[in-house]
Amino acid sequence: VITGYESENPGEAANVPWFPRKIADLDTYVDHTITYGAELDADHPGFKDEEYRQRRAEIAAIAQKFRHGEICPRVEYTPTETKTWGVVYNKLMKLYETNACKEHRFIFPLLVQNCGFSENNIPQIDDVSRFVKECTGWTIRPVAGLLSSRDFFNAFAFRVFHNTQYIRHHSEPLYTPEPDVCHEILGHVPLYCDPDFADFAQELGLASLGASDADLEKLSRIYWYTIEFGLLKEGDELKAYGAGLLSSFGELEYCISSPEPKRLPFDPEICANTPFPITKYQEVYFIAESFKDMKERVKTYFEGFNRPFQVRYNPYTQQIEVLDNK
Ligand code: HBI
Ligand code: FE
Repeated sequence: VITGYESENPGEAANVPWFPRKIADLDTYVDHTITYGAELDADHPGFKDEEYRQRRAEIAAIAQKFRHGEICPRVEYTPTETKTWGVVYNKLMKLYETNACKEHRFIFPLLVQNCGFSENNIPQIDDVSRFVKECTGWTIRPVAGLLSSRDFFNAFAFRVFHNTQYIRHHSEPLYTPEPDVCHEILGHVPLYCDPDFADFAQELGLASLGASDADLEKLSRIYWYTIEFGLLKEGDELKAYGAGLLSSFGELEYCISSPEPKRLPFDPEICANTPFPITKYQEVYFIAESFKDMKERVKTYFEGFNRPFQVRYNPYTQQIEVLDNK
């Protein structure tokens, strides 16, 4: 076993991409974001709103200053931001009863009680992270914008989820071209409180450490069709567990009720080879039997990746242990 304190990365000889070995290594990502978080594309609803761009830069700066072990600073959200949150919150709440999976429905009231979830309060990362940690050991870090898939998934190996803190532009409360605090807090956070889902997500992270670009592409697709857009079978009904569904009113309805999209049983191999559209509703959804079943399936599938070593996460030292295959 090679512990995190060995200086060399065992796979270096096999030109394995760098990966974090101890949880504080995740600090290297703070200036790795692809979108700085304040540069908006021309088609972004806030592109022409100087005040909004200024606000995005202020909030991005919090994530850039954050370091492991610190308390994430609270954001004093403005009345406009809180109002935008409330519109999204109230709209989605109506659909959760019928379209959200039982795990999401079970944990949501506990988030209301413990983390201040309500229509007129945007929950704070520090409060949410403390609660999620008590549930499954996952913690939340602030991030200024999009990370590369590699960086984003590598953090999963340490049970760390990167959360954006900014909110979409008030002109289009039901649309966001990028993950924002509504997507993270309403879509992702509740599921990270579920032990089986938490185990499944960490498997993706462990498989991503030092993965080849080709394998990382496959992993991104599995992630997309599960953690972002996955469906679960509940009796003879279908329910959503993907964050991209649980944070989008339109698609949360469409994914279950529309006859249009294909709906296939979850299969890691098929997901890994199915490209996905980013800015429109999915054309295919994959239905999982359970998070436990998904974890076993992907574990087997990842054994087929061509990585010249195995990894293990040591929760006591919060380090990755590398076991070479020899
Ligand atoms: N980065 N900050 C952030 N948030 C995400 O949700 C995210 C990301 N990078 C990549 C990613 N999501 C994946 O959706 C894609 O790699 C598939
Ligand atoms: Fe997401």
